[in-house]
Amino acid sequence: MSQTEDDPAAVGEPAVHAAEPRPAPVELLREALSRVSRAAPLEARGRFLVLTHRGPDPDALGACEGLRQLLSEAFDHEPVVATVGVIHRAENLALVEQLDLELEDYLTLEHDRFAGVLLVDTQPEFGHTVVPDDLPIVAVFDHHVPPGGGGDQPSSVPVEYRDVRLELGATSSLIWEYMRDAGLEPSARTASALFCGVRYDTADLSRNATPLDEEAYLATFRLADRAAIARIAHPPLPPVYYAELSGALACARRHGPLILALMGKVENPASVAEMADLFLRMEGCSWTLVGAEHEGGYVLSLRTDPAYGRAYPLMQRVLDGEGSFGGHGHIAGGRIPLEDAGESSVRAVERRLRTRALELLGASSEDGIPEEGRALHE
Ligand SMILES: [Mn+2]
Repeated sequence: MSQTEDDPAAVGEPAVHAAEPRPAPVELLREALSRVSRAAPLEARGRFLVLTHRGPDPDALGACEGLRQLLSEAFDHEPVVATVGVIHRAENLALVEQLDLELEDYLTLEHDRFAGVLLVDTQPEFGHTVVPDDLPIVAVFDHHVPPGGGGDQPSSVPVEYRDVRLELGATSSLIWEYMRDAGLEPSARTASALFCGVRYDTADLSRNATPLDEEAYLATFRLADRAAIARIAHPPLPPVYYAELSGALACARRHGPLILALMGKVENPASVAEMADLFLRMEGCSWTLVGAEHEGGYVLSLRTDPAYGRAYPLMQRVLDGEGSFGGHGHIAGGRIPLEDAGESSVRAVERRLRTRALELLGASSEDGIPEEGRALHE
């Protein structure tokens, strides 16, 4: 065989054997961290910032805690976990408090303290995620559909190491795998956080759960602080929760298999997801869309019954190009920024959303769906 310029042997490179085993993910991550660390200014070397999406849920917080322990104990780096904005949902607040998680405020951090950023349970392109533009993104761990639906098009943001597995129920399971492969046993705090991540994203392994999710759930449960996870499951609820529950029950309408609750304004944006979870449990409900204005944005949660289909494409069609959204399995969330959050513009957004949701229903129903819907108890 004659050698050409494309042949590695011709330019003195060792030939690559097709059968050469690919290094384990944990080793690829270790290498990515060292590469970025070496390129950083001396005082920032070995220091990494772990970030996730706004309003972090148990899966996001669990994955952050797993990475914190992995980076410090298996790789001998110094990680800092930081969050953006307020955590509203009672379970998520209870998780932070019960496990005494050390979360810094992203907005007050000095970026030049760090060599790079690791992102969990989200991707840099997502609208609900803030990433610094003056630090390299070392790694991304996620299980959400990438922007554009996960085709082959390259991402617009350079990332040193990306591990996105759409089939996985929880990002916490993914991080558990790295800890396991590094031979690291999660502490009681890390195990409790990872367990809650897998528990809430898979509804105790009842939806979207793969064998890795099951392994992570069982292994972390054995090491978890069981009194703490019980208190996280039944947290104290603020009075506003009951006011917004009452408002949601009053405005919710059934349209065949859909429960639609467009609530106007809410004080606690977590109410939107809470109510979506609650309505999906109603007999005969196959999917539910709940929305409300909060701080200049219209927040949406969509849930589907496991038998009904995936939430992401439904949310995509309900939004029809407005705002940003994300989702996995039977859960999707979205946000439409509002220039004017006055009552009439909120009502206009709700009218558009209702029309598109009912069009989607009409397309799948033979008898047509009554436009006005019925109250839940009728
Ligand atoms: Mn998740």
